[in-house]
Amino acid sequence: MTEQQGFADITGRLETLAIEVPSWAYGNSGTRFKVFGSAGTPRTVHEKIADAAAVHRFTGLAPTVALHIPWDLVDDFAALRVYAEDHGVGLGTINSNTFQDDDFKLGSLTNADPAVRRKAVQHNLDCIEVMNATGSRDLKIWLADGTNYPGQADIRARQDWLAEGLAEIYAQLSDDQRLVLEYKFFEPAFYHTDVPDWGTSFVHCLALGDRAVVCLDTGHHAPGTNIEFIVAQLIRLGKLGSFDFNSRFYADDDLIVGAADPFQLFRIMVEVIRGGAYDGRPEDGHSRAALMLDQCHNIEKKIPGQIRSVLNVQEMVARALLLDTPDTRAALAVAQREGDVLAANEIYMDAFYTDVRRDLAGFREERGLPADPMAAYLASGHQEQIEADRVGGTQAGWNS
Ligand code: AOS
Ligand code: ZN
Ligand code: ZN
Repeated sequence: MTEQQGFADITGRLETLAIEVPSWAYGNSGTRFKVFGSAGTPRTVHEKIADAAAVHRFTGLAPTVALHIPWDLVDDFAALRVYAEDHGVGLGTINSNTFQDDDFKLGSLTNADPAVRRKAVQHNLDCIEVMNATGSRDLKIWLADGTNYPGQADIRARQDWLAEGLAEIYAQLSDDQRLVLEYKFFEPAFYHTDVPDWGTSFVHCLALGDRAVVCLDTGHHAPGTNIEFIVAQLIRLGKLGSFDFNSRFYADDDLIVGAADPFQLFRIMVEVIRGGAYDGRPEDGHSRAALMLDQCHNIEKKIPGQIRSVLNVQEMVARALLLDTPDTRAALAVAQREGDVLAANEIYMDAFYTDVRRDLAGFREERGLPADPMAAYLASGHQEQIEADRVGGTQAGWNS
């Protein structure tokens, strides 16, 4: 099979690729040492949505934007939804935030104080109200809960409180909404974290019910972790709800997805496709995993940073789909069955090494999109325009 025929085989599936972008990627974020200001940074939630809409306009890949509460709090979320739709995007996942309030210093849903736990539950219930207005399907919960010192807290009791709080939140969801529980092995707590790994997220989701699923943030694992194995396992168990894509070199670096290790992104997408979580075949019990970005652009410009990110995902999805064309799948199955280690690995690597960039440029042009969205954005004058328009405001986001 030639590369050209291979690409022609995957265009239908490639068209269904949709990546959700995070509102916070457009605001100024930072390191532990400094948040750098940047020209053209959104001053309002509306401007963040307009920036997300620009990413979609140039790539056709990012039809929805995730919001973070309270960073993106507005009086009228139904109106915000209309505003987003007028700009050509939808409002997606609602991320709750129980990590920036002094009351949550020693934990939120796992705090020893019932009044603090109540406050944390209530915040998530408020987020469900937001979802009802925005039409969002997913409530994403990431907890900063944990401890720094052995003996500091009753880590077992905290699991029970967590289960109780999550159950109360889950009970408020409508039938078409989901609770998505994210895990992270450390940070901000350094001794123990209350949802440190996929297994802990999984057991809580299992106890809650079908509409509770796991969020896998690619940056939330120890070095050397085989993330694609976790992906395969969660899909097998029907519990892979979504991804927070980003790249890491050391810890939770939140760098551009596909920048540090494109091969890892390829391997992950191979398992997503293999497990049916890319296409989603409800009749076979497969639902689509939501593909989201969770990134911070600390030194690069935000909109081109996001454009580069969604293009990186598209490129690795295309290469992973090449491995899933009928002939290639059959050849790989034969090699695996026959124990032909080197042939199987060669087939796998052939797909990874296939340069799809020219094919993707043609694919975009056929769909009325710029062949090179990065170049088209930079030539469009859009960046200069927002930098001129947004002078003198206070940026929205982490500090709002
Ligand atoms: C934190 O490390 C997590 O990745 C969360 O998804 C978090 O809500 C997001 O990074 C925004 O702060
Ligand atoms: Zn995340
Ligand atoms: Zn993170």
